[in-house]
Amino acid sequence: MLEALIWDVDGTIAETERDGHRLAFNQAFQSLGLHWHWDPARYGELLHITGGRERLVHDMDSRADAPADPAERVALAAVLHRRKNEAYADIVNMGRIVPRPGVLRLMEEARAAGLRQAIATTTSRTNVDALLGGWFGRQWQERFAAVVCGEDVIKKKPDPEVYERALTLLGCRPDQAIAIEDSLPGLTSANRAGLAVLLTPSVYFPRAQVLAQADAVSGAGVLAVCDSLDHPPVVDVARLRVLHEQAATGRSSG
Ligand code: XBP
Ligand code: MG
Repeated sequence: MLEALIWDVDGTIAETERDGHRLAFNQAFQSLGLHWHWDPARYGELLHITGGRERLVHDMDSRADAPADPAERVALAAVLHRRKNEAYADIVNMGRIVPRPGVLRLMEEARAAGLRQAIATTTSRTNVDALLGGWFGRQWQERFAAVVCGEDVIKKKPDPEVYERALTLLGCRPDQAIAIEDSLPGLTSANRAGLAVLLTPSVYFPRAQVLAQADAVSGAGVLAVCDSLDHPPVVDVARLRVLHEQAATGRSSG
């Protein structure tokens, strides 16, 4: 039986990468007087490196003006990342990041139906706190039985650790929950933790790209793909229960 929903954050509940993180990274570069800029195309490539600090270090590999010493690169990435998260919080606090269609509705319906909910994200806790605190108020964590963020894991997505941790905190088996994800690293992470995924592609992870690459991921478990939770047929708790039941039947017959 379906007992829990586990939500990704970036790209899934809002277009945070488009409306927040990319802009904030560029503000951080500027604040340190660096003539670095990530345009949308470059940022799309870089999103395959999960984790903002890891993304910064990776990008320095292709920059002649980045520090040569690996330790200095890591230190610079830490400073840039802190500034980026401050800039991100400012963007969020200005109300510039809105929920994707249907997200708040489905969270409310799930709550009313008694499903437990969790967050499983690669992003820093401060970013989740800013975003969900802005939508739900300071007590936002009461809505979630578990909140697992980038700092809470050793290995970020596509490693399954973040989802495994969320499942442990929820006290659920993977076959009692559904993950809601937008990206290939997220889908891979959830599937490797044994979770079936409702895939809701985002601006940086369009449907065709994710599904083409997902085919190469062994055992990719996608319950359904919906560009918006509000597109007919609307994703509500009743539909999730049906999809979950179908997947369980498939598992037992296959
Ligand atoms: C999100 C990420 C994060 C964000 C930025 O992936 O990879 O790194 O881009 O957040 P997912 P931080 O949606 O799969 O969790 O800078 O705090 O890492
Ligand atoms: Mg995501």
